[in-house]
Amino acid sequence: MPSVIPAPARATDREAAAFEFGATGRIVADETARGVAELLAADVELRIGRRLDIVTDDAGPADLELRIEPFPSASVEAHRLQVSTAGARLTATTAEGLYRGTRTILQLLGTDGTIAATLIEDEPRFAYRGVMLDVARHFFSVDDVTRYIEAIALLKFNHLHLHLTDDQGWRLEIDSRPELTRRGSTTSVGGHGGGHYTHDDYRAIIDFAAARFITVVPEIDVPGHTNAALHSYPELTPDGIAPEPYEGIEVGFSSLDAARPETYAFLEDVIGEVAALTPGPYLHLGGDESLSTPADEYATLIARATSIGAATGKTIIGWHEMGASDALPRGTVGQYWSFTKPQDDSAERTRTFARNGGRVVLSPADVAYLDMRYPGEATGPDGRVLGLEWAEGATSLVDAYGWEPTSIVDGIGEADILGVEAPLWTETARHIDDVTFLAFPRAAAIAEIAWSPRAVRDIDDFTRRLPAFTGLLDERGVRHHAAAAEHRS
Ligand code: TNX
Repeated sequence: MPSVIPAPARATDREAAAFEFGATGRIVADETARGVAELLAADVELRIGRRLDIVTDDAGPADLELRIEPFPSASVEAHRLQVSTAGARLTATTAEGLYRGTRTILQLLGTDGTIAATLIEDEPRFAYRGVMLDVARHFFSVDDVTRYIEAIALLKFNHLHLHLTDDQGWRLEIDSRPELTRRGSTTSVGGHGGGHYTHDDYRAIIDFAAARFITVVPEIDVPGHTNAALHSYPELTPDGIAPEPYEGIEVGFSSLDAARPETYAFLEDVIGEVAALTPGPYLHLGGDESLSTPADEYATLIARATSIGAATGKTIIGWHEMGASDALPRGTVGQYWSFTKPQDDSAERTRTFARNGGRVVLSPADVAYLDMRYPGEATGPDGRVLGLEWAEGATSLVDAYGWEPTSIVDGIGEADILGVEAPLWTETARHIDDVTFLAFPRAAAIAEIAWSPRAVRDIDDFTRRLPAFTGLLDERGVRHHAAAAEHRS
């Protein structure tokens, strides 16, 4: 297996013969692959210190040829990479497939500019491979988020779920509801100040992600996790009195009020505007941990919020608690966040989505939550211990790698699974270095579970391949944990 994460579906043995990148100084690319070629040229320059020209004609030899060609695969991300002593040829049916293939090239490319001869035919197991970043508990700037996107793109992730609202802060400007950011965005966990994205900021994130074929999934969490909204619009509370801003880490104390007409006007405004700002197909409406919402109100609020969301044309996603509702729009996607052994009624809640024509994204908290503490040396870049422990204690790289999506929820098999997502809640992560320290390398384990065929997964081989990926992080100044050592020792 070549040193690529996630492991390719099919790869021939690498041969001793190698191609030296930069030999011809050229990348030949179809016009439709121009953007992909430019991103690759910048990455190659970072690695070997040489800028390759991008040309559209194919006269003469090239270091790399990028071609869109018919390819026998159902996936738009499928690609084929052939490296010989004469050069490298990457083909795919779409620019997206080519881009994914360039992430393979980068991991194979030595700092000496060589790539060993190989043939890789690759495509993903699951269509949805995501990470979530909680920008509500702590706020992260556009630069921080684009840095994170760059790193996850190396692992062929294709969705970035942004948790934009919570008790501690509202992070997206809403024109029809200006107080949300004026009053609701200035706080964070622990009093580290706030922040929010303007529409332009949000578009900048979306565009940066889209250039890397990553879809942004915005989450507006209702009816719980709404203290910042209630603080901004006191008309949403039963007594009309604004609650104090909240900077702690408790959950489950805030709720929208199903009896108030103001609630539905608010949902219409916010959901309509977020949907209009978002080009991607999904809108996440939360629904988790609404512990202070009476069950009948929860049912009403979820039915209304999801129907408003569906009317915008988006596919709704909700945390598995939403499966308590029997009125979800058909095809609503459920996101499972209980443990690898389902707790309470989480399995039954999750099956609701499949029965309703929807699929499931798996994020089992004891293995896929990137905000859980690492075992042993768990102090982040500034010397603080990072991460929480509530999901069965610390999560090692081996834990993050050692689970199988079809073995989590009875009755939810391969065809019901849209994909896998690794959330990162940021109660303890103040700085983007804290985020990347918690994320990497465990996100690499999740990427392999989401992309690679089950049969090629192997923890020893994974940790052998890992340095090729962490080397790219180091080259980009992205902080990460030395978690592979714990497996070897
Ligand atoms: C649970 S998992 C939450 C979040 C917290 C997280 C901390 C889920 C849907 N909700 O509100 O931030 O635990 O790990």
